[in-house]
Amino acid sequence: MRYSFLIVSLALTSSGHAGIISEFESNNTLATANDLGTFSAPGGVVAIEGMIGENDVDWFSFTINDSASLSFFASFSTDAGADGVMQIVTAGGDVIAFDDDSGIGLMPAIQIVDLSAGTYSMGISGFGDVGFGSVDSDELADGIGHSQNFAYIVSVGFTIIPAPGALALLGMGGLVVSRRRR
Ligand SMILES: [Ca+2]
Ligand SMILES: [Ca+2]
Ligand SMILES: [Ca+2]
Repeated sequence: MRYSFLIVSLALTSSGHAGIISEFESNNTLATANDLGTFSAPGGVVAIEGMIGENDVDWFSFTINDSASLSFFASFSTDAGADGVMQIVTAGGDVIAFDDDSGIGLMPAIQIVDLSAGTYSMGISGFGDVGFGSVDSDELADGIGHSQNFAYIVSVGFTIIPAPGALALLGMGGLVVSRRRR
């Protein structure tokens, strides 16, 4: 019993290192978004795997501790005709980015330069849910209005520049290491 538990936990650990997060329902609102975690300098990358069904939207929240010089959200689907849309939203519900077809095929991709520290959410839904006008109207994707069915992967990545204080600390750490090596 104990031995098999050890095997299970090792398997879980190795899948964690792969950086793949599987969506879990219900995640159809900002309040029930799946959490991708907190990202600090120098940044990081995670991949999300999930499914969009009829009237389904999937929301994921994340926090960046410092300003991200580059943030990217790239979606992929191997299902024929898959047509997704994507929004990036602040914690207050302000839609700051929308995309329909900038990725491969009809799948969305978004890149943002100089995203301020804070908590945000990324939503992926089917074509017909929300449109480009949602950046002005702040209409959130709710899954209603589309009839898409597809499996997807979203690659999420951040390049984060530490605040000046943290940068100084990193420099001091480097000095200590190089002195020890001499
Ligand atoms: Ca889903
Ligand atoms: Ca969902
Ligand atoms: Ca699309």
